[in-house]
Amino acid sequence: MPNKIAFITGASSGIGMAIAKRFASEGINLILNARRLDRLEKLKLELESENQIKILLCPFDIRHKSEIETAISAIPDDWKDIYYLINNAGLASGLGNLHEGDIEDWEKMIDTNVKGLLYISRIILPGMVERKAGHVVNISSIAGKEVYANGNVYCASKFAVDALSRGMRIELSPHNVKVTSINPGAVETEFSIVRFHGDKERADKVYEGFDNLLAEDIADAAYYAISRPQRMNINEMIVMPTAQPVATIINRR
Ligand code: 8X3
Repeated sequence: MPNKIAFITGASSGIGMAIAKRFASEGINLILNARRLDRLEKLKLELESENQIKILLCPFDIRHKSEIETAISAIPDDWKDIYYLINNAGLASGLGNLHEGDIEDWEKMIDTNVKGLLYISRIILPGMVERKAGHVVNISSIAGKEVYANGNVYCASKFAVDALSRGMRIELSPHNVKVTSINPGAVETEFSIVRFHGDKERADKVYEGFDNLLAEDIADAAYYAISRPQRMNINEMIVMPTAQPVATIINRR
């Protein structure tokens, strides 16, 4: 396959979907992962008809190690040379203090944001090391740089992503594999709806009265990172709304 291949997790919505669209428009073939196959199928149809690229769908839940292993071992040979790994799948579940926290929420976040990212990386990185070529982009969060009230476990999971990005960068550099971490502030996606367990009204309030970031802004940052010359790596990007100078301050109109 002449075009490079990107494997994107959590590609059925939000930042993951925006990255899929942007990369497709730049001629990158895509392996798209998410749990929701119907959404992935729709996206595949749309992107293949609009761009000269091919898409392979890899539906599974990144929390389930055995599902990942089965799905990835079934990837056809001509799709195996994955050049870009976009570790995007992640979520916040709940926003409340730790001493009253919901353990199921915690497990969901740790299992997806940390363990899922590790499972996928453990399977895909050996090929990059062997080929001495590749680029991992970890989508983290401003919550991986700053701790805020009631963010506790979500922040901890994103601090873990930050540590893993730094560690991967050190370990993969001798193998010519790049690692970039992107840490966005408030991006309006399904993020807050998921965080508030489906309470759309509460989620909408998060983005009221200021210009939040769009998923496309983060896709733009990701494409910038992967399109630099081989000699140059973007280690990390902290991408914030202009109205959100730090995690805890939003200047609303
Ligand atoms: C999402 C941004 O500010 O809610 O990761 O932590 S924030």
